[in-house]
Amino acid sequence: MKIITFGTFDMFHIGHLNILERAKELGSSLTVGVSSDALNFNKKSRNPICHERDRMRIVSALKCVDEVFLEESLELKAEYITKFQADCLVMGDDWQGRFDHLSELCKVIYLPRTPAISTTQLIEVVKSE
Ligand code: C2G
Repeated sequence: MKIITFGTFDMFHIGHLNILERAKELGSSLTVGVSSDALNFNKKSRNPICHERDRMRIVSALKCVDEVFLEESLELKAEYITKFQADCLVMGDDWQGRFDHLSELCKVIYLPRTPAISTTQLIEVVKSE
């Protein structure tokens, strides 16, 4: 089964690694859409700390990841699922229910987030040092 997932993966941390490893365990290959800097700016009204090219390189270097592409819009998930012939979409449960409509195209699974870690929290910790 071919798995697809999406994320910004800014300031890559253990929560990111956990979800990618768990996603890969559900299938035979893992394709990851890394959100572009522009998409991230629209979503969070700030630029990511790490450039999209670097975030893509980090995710590509992981053993559990087979294929990486740049996610240019949140609205293009159906197109990406079709293009990469994914059988299953995996997302963290902060997105619970948001992609249920895609179950017409492929299986949709939400995995529990790793508690107590996020990019936002890391930024706050660094700022307060
Ligand atoms: N995640 C997790 N545990 C954390 C933090 C993140 O499991 N403690 C998961 C998220 O649920 C998501 C993935 O890691 O599935 C990537 O998280 P982000 O980089 O925060 O991605 P996001 O900004 O939610 O972008 O099209 C969807 C977006 O691209 C997702």
